[in-house]
Amino acid sequence: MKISTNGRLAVSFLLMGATTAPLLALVSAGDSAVGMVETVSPTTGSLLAPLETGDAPITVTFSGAADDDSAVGHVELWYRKEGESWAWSGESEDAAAGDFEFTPPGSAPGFYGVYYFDVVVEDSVGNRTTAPSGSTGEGQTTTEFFETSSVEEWWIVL
Ligand SMILES: [Ca+2]
Repeated sequence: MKISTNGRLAVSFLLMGATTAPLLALVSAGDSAVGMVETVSPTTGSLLAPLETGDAPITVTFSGAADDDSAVGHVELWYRKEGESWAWSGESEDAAAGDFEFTPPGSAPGFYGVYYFDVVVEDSVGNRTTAPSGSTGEGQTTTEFFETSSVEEWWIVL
């Protein structure tokens, strides 16, 4: 019986001299109490990426993730390429602050463009912040990933 895992409820029952019905009520309450964990999502903190870069991976710095009642479990980097939908980058860090190394998916020249970034934070008991979704929204920070091999040779034939 779950009441054995919650001595306070068992003692309360004995002091009250309750009959079977209250006992069942207490056991029921005990079950709820034992199974209950905090359900408050963490806060996401802030995210910073370079305004523009031609180098990959792109370093995206996160900080300030927090959870009042538990602890930050991990922070996930989510991204959306302009014109596409939000997706998890595959990057996850078991810390409240640090760096992600984001490699734009695909290959040149298709992977060049504007990337929006956001985070999803999960606390140590599994509460998560809302993941971005759909093909709109600019997240917390934006990077334009551009082609750097733009050195071209021009031949002038006279
Ligand atoms: Ca929490």
